[in-house]
Amino acid sequence: MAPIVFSGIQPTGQITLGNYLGALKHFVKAQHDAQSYYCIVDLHAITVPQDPKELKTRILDLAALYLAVGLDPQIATLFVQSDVKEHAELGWLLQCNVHMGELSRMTQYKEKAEGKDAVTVGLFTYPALMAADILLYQTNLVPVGEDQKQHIEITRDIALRFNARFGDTFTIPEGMITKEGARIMSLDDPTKKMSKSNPNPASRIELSDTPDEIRKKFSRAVTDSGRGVTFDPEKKAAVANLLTIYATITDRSIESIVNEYEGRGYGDFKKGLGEAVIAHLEPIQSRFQSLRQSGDVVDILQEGAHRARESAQKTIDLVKRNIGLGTYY
Ligand code: AQP
Repeated sequence: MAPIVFSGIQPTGQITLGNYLGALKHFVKAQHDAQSYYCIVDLHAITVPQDPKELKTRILDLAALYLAVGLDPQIATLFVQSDVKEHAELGWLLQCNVHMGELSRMTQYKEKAEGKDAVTVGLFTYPALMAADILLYQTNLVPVGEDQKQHIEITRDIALRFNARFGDTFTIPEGMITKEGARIMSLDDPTKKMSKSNPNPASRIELSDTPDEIRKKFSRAVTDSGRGVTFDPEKKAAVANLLTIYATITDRSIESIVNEYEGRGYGDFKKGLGEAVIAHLEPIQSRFQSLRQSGDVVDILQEGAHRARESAQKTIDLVKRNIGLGTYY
């Protein structure tokens, strides 16, 4: 039987090249050999403050982008998390099966809470909701970037513990972290991952950036001392990151790009990289524009939510029965 695949992206900003190369690009590849669920995780987005109007727009933008990069809604189920209420329901049930200590160790929570006077309880319990997202579909595989490894591990721990206590309920999922593009770093600081909520827009390439913005951002991207284009993640982390982007977006090997730029300076290399990214994004951007103007996106999302709900309800009924809750199942 085809494996069940689930993954999600938060509508928290403009989607970056990091999100694309670490996640979206793999979603498109995985859709043909799997029963796949791809979600816009808006309930996760509100763990930090969001402007309601902007949030709504970003949800539709993200849906159009999923489609523009090649997700086929006839094959994959594309939907918005809050349209399927079983996510919140299972999120609560799992919160009652996860420990404070486990949640306090999550690095994403520590990073997002750092320096803030007040953080929401939702930011703290986020991993239980993420576990619910995955377990609701009896997922086998979760394509994600490397930063999500810890969340996959806690999901597996929660599922194993739940099964041991209440009987066989959840499939134990596995992370699917592809080597290439799993961790794209910021253009202004190669020690930090590229992120859509980084306050410095020059730190990332957004999928909606114009060709001029892309050229400018790459030309200003930090490089390392020395001149040659060589791949050395330890000593030349910034150039290694740019090479990784170049190789992943063009589906070429790093070695062939290093050979192409042998004896040439960083300026030439960054120009070539910029043009490769522009050429790759151009058709995606034009499909995005026509999808956004077509008005089809909402229909696709509602159909997706309907399909997702059918599967989610079965799991919720099983979970409630096994815990001994309620009367309807
Ligand atoms: N820099 C990255 N390199 C590779 N993969 C990445 N992902 C994110 N950044 C990189 C992957 O994108 C998917 C969706 O991520 P998300 O929206 O759920 O949140 P995130 O991981 O926290 O991504 P951001 O861009 O950093 O969002 P904000 O700034 O809102 O927190 C995931 O599979 C992730 O691994």
